[in-house]
Amino acid sequence: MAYENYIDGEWVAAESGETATVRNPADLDDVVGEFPASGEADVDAAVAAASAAQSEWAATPAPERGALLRELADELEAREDELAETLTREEGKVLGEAAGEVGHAIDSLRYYSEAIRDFGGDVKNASARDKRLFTRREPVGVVGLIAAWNYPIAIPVWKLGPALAAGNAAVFKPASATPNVMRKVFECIDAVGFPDGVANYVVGSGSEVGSALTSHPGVNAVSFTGSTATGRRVYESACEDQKRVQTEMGGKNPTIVSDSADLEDALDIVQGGAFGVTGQACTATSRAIVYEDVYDEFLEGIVARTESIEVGPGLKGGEMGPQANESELEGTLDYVDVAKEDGATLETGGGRPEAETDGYFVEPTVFSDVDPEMRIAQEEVFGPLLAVIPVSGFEEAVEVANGVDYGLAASIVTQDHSEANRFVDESESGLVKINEGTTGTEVNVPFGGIKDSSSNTFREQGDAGLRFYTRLKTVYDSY
Ligand code: TXE
Repeated sequence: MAYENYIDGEWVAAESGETATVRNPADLDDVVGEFPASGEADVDAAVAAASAAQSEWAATPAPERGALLRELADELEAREDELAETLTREEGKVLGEAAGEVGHAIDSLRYYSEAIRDFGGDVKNASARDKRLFTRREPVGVVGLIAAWNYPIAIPVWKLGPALAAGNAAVFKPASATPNVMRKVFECIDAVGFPDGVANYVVGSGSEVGSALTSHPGVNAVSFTGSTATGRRVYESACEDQKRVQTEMGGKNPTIVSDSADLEDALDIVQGGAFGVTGQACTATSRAIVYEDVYDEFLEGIVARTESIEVGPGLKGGEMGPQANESELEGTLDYVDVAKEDGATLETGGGRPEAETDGYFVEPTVFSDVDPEMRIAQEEVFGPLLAVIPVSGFEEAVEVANGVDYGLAASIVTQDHSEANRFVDESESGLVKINEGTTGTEVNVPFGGIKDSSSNTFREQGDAGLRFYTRLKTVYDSY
């Protein structure tokens, strides 16, 4: 099937007529479809459509905009099984994970459909009689949204939802590897009847379409999710003409296992955080920092759990799917070699499963006796590779946890109340979780990192998400 962009309420091919093939990472013979290989001309058309539609959309009462988002959530819910299968077929995560992600997207739309009612501004007390002071929140205008492949519906929707709710018009570019599930979201946008030009979908490479968006003079703000290296380029490009920009990037997320931890809890938490979505989450647990008193029993337990994971296609009952593309698979295997060269001990995994040769499958992998300065303890692998690091106690655990350039999510498994709260105080991260895994977010609270995990400007999700897509006007009204 050859699919098209959605610009100004119409499905259109890329101006070049060029297309790119998307395949199922669990079965490379399975072609998902041909998608537009768009370029600057297509971005220009989408930005022009958005610019033309934006002021009328902004003038639409916020509850009316919210009502359309609610209808969109209903449309997605009516197709949620199809959307989950579509997601698994292009990204590779297993069906349960895909269904959870579709649910998050639906919840996010419903949250913003209501939250926008109260997000109009604030009334202040004036310094004189017969005078009012207040602020109004207004949309920033036309926004460029660029997403990574690993949450191909949740991340785009947690950008699109607040952007549209706040009265902006949007041009969205999916990751080239995973355009299909969002294509169906735009089918639903079309079915619900958003005004033409308010939401646009342009498929193409980051270097062509992504960079055209971040540098386009008609785009007022850019929201990016992806790797730190790319995020830095996006940030620089967007700042050239003072666009508002937020970037959410990589992570090297730790879970500390205290000697007061419930062992089964700790094993559940680390297994889920490290190998869920095949370790391909910015919030994935890539480091288990374990007190030496419980190190041996934790290591024995996590190795047994890891070896019990059924690796296989997500559409055929696999518990852990493939990596999303060849370069991610090669990257993980390279880090296995690096870890061995650095002297870490391979406890399990490290290779490709014999049974699964049609896709980008890799064994879930655990390295022990990892030194905090080793590359697998410092660099983002973005695959199912867990580094287990022994420490003497709380102080050393926090020092190791903070001893990386990233600062996205961090968690601690402990029954010790003061340890838990001291970790909240001392963790250098945007998210801190007690007795929970590092992955997973709720729609109504801010999401984002510090240090190299984020542009450290705005957060996403919750009312923080609306703050990014609105600007403030202060009104002095004497009467
Ligand atoms: O990223 P890439 P990927 C991170 C995760 C990992 C990465 C994986 O940690 O590092 O994302 O996703 C487009 N100008 N997060 O491989 O390659 C590109 O087409 C403009 C963090 O997709 O950086 C794609 O659409 N755009 C996150 C997007 O940028 C450009 C949560 C990302 O591509 C471009 C999830 C350019 N020059 C994953 N070059 C978090 N922290 O929230 C590429 N792109």
